[in-house]
Amino acid sequence: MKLNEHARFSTICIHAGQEPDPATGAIITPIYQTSTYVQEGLGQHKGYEYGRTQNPTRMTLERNVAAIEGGTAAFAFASGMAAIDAILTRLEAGDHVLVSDNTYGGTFRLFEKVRRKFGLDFSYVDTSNLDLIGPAITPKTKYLFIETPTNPMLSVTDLPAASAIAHERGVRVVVDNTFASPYLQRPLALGADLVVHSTTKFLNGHSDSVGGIVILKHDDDVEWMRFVQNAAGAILGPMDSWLILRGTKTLTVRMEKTNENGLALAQFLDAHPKVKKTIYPGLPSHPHHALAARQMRGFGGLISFDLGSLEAARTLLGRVRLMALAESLGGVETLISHPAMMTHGSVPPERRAALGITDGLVRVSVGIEDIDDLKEDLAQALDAVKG
Ligand code: P1T
Repeated sequence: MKLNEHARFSTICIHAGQEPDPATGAIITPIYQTSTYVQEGLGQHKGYEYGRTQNPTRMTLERNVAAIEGGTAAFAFASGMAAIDAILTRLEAGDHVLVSDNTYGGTFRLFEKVRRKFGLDFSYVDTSNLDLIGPAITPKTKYLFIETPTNPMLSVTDLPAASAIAHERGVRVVVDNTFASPYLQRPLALGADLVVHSTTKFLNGHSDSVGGIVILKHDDDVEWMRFVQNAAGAILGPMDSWLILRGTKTLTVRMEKTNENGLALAQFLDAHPKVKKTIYPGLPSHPHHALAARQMRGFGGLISFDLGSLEAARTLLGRVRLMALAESLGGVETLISHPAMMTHGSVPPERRAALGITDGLVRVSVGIEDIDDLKEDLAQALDAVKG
């Protein structure tokens, strides 16, 4: 069970950070469902004092994901949003964050409706257009916050190039790697300084836990995040930590199948006469196809497609049988959603229109079911859509 320093990705996913349980030899890290630890004497303990500060299940997950992303350390939080918010606590009133214009709606909502009133400033550019990044950096900019691929337009940002622009101006690069997963893309190796995940998605992979994690490269960030995880206290619980640890063991095989199904379903949609436009980085028609092929190991499981009207989208979403109409993504089961009314409902309509999040846009998170069953389901639902 000892990992050597050149262990490969799937081996790291299964083993990194994990030792047999010291008390019993259990191969799987137990769920340490405890709020506190008995101390042998005043000031004498085994390194565990209180459940918010230390928990062996959570700390095992943190070591595991730090190794998977190639970071110095990781810290797990109660949700993806809590993880993103923890990153913002490093900043001070007056600081500025430059953000990819098409982030998850909840990220936009946190920035605009919660953190702006504490004096942080945010502005948004299409970070896939490198020319727009430099001019948008101000002397107050502390972070370049990139989502790639974006939710739900699947726009891809060149991470090495964007990071070089930011670093030249002393700005740290944060990447929300939720849509890609570390199997497809490892931002720290591509120049980023901080990585964040909603573990709710591909890392856990089974739609049965909500969580978030931050992976860091620099020691000063590690020190702050360790402090703030305890001081602000939005920690991930032991049960969720255990579920995600189980999830990362199968990340490689799930992502291989996700890539395969994603490409096949995107090609099916692209060729279908009722579909006006299919957006998937694996299609040669995608504007960032070549970049995605270079930067990512496969194109993932998210596909967006436009049916031209709300009525057509409503018909399709009412007709699918195997695919579940639901928010979220990255589970083994295929989910289908309507970004304008669901995940991006908190984004103002004129902003949605500018980003291309039309009322006819549908998003699929492709699971690992048999591809023919998925195609059949979409085919019968598309039959009901008026041409
Ligand atoms: O839901 P939570 O675990 O808090 O994660 C938030 C989040 C952060 N970043 C990205 C890129 C996300 O997609 C999300 C959550 N997204 C959805 C729930 C969704 O259906 O798109």
